Amino acid sequence: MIRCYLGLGANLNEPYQQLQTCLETLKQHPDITLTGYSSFYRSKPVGPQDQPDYVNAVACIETDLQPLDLLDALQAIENGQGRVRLRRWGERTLDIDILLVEDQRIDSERLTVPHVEMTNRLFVMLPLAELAPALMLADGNRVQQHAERLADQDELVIMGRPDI
Ligand code: ROI
Repeated sequence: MIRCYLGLGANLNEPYQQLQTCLETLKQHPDITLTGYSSFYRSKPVGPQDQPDYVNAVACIETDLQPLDLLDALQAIENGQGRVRLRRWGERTLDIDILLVEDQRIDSERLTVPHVEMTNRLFVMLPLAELAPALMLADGNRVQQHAERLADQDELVIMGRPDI
């Protein structure tokens, strides 16, 4: 089994519920084992500011799926929850990003892992630090170090952590 971390985000159509439903779907998925998930956070949009705040969280899963098959499975979940994406860097219903696949590097047309922007985004690093603070990333820094470095640039508000 391969361990993967997923970034979850939404800012349209009941975003908190979108993330909760996503985690329930991951938990029930025949090819995926949900092994952990962070608190839900409210975050200011990165990108155009004339859009609602986001709800963000990170999930940890284990799977035997190949990365591109996992991507298909996750896109099916996004589409099943009525995927809407209005513009680049803009508002969207559920977005599921593959952040890490063990310590693999993947560079294909559809998928780049580690996710290129993850270490620049507090809305990824702070929830990830809840699950894996000591995890060493490819740049030689731990998740917790990134979260601390980014913490003064941005503000995230904990919303809670639903039971799944
Ligand atoms: N901003 C925040 N705060 N959270 C996100 O999940 C998010 N996702 C995006 C962009 C548009 C970059 N901004 C975001 O894709």
